[in-house]
Amino acid sequence: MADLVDLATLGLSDRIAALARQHPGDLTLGRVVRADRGFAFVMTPAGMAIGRPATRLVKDADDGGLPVVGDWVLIGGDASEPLIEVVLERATSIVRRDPGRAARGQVLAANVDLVLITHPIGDGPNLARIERELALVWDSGARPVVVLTKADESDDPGAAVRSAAEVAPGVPVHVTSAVSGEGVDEIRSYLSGGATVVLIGPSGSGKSTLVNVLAGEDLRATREVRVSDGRGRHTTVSRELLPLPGGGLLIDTPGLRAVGMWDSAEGLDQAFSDIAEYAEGCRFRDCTHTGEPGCAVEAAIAAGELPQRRLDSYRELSAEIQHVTEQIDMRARQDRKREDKRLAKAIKQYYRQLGR
Ligand SMILES: Nc1nc2c(ncn2[C@@H]2O[C@H](COP(=O)(O)OP(=O)(O)OP(=O)(O)O)[C@@H](O)[C@H]2O)c(=O)[nH]1
Ligand SMILES: [Mg+2]
Ligand SMILES: [Zn+2]
Repeated sequence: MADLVDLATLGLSDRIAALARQHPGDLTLGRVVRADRGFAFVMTPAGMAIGRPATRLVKDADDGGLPVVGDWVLIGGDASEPLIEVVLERATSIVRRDPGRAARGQVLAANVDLVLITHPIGDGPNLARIERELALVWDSGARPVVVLTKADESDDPGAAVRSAAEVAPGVPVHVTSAVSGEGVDEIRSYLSGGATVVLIGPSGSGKSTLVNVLAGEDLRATREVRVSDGRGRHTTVSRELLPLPGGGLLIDTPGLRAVGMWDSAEGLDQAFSDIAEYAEGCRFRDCTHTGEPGCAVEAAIAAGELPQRRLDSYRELSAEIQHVTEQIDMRARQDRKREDKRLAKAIKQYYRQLGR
């Protein structure tokens, strides 16, 4: 890694620079290229620093306070033991429900401009999964793009594009092949202007392969033995930010096994803008599209304009989001109660001491 790094090549924006200036000048600005729970690799103008997060950040770990890949952070402490003091406010953050813990979110990546939702064409892309990922991405503030990979293995990539486009209104759908190079230049164009682009999608969909093709060198290990059912071991195990020689930054991620919805109702509505548009024609403003008279959504389904599965997916994801939002509220109430109790105790103690 080069010793001196220009922060612009790491994707520094005016907004982040302005945020950084609000903090003491003796802290060093850098970008997290890789994070684990206990420490993070941070690229700074002086080179790579491996820092521990300050106690204050660890305390907020459950609320996404720890640095994640893509974060802009301010580092203090001495050179031998860098301490991450501040995680600057995220412009965008992709959050899914933490699969290991109830009512907790997991930030997959921060300050991302664009997300490549990467799926193998296979026997047709997994539409339900793409719908989930689209909802999370729309909610994050980043822009989604669907990338259907392994076109060389498909007889009819066009059909795959059409079915993916049906679940991705307003979202570009691309087809790529790492073997023939098809579609790679289109994907490369998204990196122009120093954009930060993350790849998400199931394991084996060819994320790391695409990273290598775009980088023009083997930065990432890819699965060596071809697994015909597309399942099996995950090759990539860490999320990592990679500045590309030609400009722009890619974040490669391990394939996700599960994409649980988070508090992402707004993202869901954006991901299902087709249903929202039809719903504007429903006679009742609060139409639930379940047999009400004058329902434009059901009329569109009957006319074959809107697939029934779209409405089914929307309902399912909506219910999941409602459930997780209730869990989040409940946890917030419990946390508040605990904090109130702690405060009451402290006050009591204080007066007891005064009385003595
Ligand atoms: N035929 C063909 N094979 C591909 C293509 N892209 C990737 N592969 C193969 O698919 C397998 C999986 O690719 P990876 O890039 O490791 O997949 P990944 O999405 O990074 O997987 P994880 O790191 O486990 O999440 C490898 O054997 C690749 O060689 C493609 O466009 N065409
Ligand atoms: Mg990989
Ligand atoms: Zn309706």
